[in-house]
Amino acid sequence: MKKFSWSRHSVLIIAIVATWITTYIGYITSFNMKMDNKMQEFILLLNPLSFLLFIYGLALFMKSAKKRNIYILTVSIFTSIVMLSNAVFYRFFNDFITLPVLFQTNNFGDLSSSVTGNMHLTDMLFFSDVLIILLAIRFIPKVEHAEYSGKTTKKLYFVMTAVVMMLNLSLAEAQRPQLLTRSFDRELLVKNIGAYNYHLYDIVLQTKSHAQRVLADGSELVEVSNHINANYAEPDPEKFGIAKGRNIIAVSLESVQSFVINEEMNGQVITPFLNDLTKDPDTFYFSDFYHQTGLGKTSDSEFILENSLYGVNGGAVFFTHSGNTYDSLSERLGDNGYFTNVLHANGRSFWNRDIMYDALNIEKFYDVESFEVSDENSVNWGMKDIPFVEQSVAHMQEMQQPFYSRLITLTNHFPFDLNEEDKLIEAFDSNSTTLNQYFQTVRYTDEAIKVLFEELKDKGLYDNSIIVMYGDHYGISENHNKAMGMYLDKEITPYDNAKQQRVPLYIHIPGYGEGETIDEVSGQIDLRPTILHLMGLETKGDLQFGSDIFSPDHEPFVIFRDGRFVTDKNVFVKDVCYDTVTGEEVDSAGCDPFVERASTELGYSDMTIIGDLLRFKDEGISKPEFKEFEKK
Ligand code: GP9
Ligand code: MN
Repeated sequence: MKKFSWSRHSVLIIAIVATWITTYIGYITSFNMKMDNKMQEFILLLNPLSFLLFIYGLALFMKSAKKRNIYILTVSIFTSIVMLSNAVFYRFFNDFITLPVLFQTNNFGDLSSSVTGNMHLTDMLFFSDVLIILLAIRFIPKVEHAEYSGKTTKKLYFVMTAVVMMLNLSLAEAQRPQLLTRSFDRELLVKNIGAYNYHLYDIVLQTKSHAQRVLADGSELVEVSNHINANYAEPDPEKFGIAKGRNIIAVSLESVQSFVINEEMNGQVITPFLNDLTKDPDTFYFSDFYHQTGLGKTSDSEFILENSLYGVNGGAVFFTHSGNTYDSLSERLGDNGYFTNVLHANGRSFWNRDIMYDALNIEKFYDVESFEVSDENSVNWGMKDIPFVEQSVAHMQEMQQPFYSRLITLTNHFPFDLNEEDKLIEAFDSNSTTLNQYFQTVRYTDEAIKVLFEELKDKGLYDNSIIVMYGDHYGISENHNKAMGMYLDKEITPYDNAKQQRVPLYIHIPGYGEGETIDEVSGQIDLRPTILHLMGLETKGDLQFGSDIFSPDHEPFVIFRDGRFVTDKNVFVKDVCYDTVTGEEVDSAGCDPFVERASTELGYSDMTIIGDLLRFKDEGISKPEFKEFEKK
């Protein structure tokens, strides 16, 4: 057995340490990553190591000193180029590189001009590891061994690499559960698993969806279209076009669930403004409306609203399929003269919005840079909802009309922290701080919506707009069943958990006067056709899975991303059928006909996204492919 010898491996060790330090210094000097705590700082320091150990470690398999040195040098040049490219890219886009950006043709112009303009002389420092390695190779005597390293050395080395990797991943997972399945944000990924591992992850993610896309052909589009056309619901002529030409203001109510609407907590009204609105003659309030999001949370709700497609299973579609062709609500409205935009006081790259919004043809994203954010007007995840809606309305005043603006609120986000002065009601008193504080942050968001309405009236935008507001997803998960049971004074069953996925939907049309509460079972998937029909725009033939809620043919049937579903008579959870009125388990007969339909529908939606089928429908670039298929 050959013993590990430091001197024999000194070039390798110097290389690892040099690139590790260069990378870390690069992190600190070139990227503006916010560190939340000491552990986060430690993870940042640790995170280049596992990749570097692995990639440089492959040198252990090379016997000739020359080959080894060339390999080590190549790796160091390669890692330096990766870091340098990210640094230059970051100066311009404030984001890390992701493959789809490199392949988006409209980015090329920006990229090439920004590369030259954004290079600094100090960028040479990214190559300091290369220099150190060159010196090491030059001055350290070469080890020409028949066998450079023994089996045991290699084994121990790669076990150590795996241990470092595991340590890194488990620390990252503790900081951010589900980091890799949900993706969240490139900055979070780089902070937690490191720039190099992030690029590997990105390559795997993008290659996977690319490969699946290649296998798809237009024949699947015909199958899916047939299914959709068979389920098309004609709009109600009384409602079609009633909001034609008006601005559309869509508000995503962060984590607001229906159980707070028209209810009290310890004698305190939770949502006074939203309660009044349910009775307002200009408002349609939907009391049995469901979110249908999966792991992509807010981003899934945006995706469903824009496309009337379901998100993907096991990930955030905003990350996995941002390179697809879509026929979004924004695109349709844009084609009809609307200025389409999103207002959200968070970083551009969160949920990959910057990239996905391009794919959705959203004209402008007013991200955190478009808002005046200070410590005073921030709490929890960022800017508070009240200043956010005030500044959003100020932006709307500057917009060309008609516009379609989507506002994404943020204060009512887990962990539901609030400043003392914004606590308008007392907290709840259960065993869950999360639920206890939730009521207070919902109360604050309700106040923000009141301010939004006042501002719109004040600035003269109200009368010529319609306001659509919906809860994006649940705020209180099943982990808080016990506390929720204390609030509702009952034991929470799987049936209750399904019904808890109800989120409020408001469609407010100033001056309309014939609003009402609608208790039809419906979901986020129905928003796109419903809104387009109100604007007097047809959707027949569109590849969408929802239908106009106002249509007499709208079916009370909502499918959740995880396969649960709700109809007007039943709720189906994990092979058990419940009666929707009593909540009791019942014979499966009521659910049976819908079980198969639910999985077919989710399957068709997945097929559409995975195969990027809308590209076959799209005029222009993809048209030849479609023609090709038609000839077959
Ligand atoms: C982040 C915000 C919250 O920008 O939309 O996302 P969530 O965690 O609710 O999905
Ligand atoms: Mn959300």
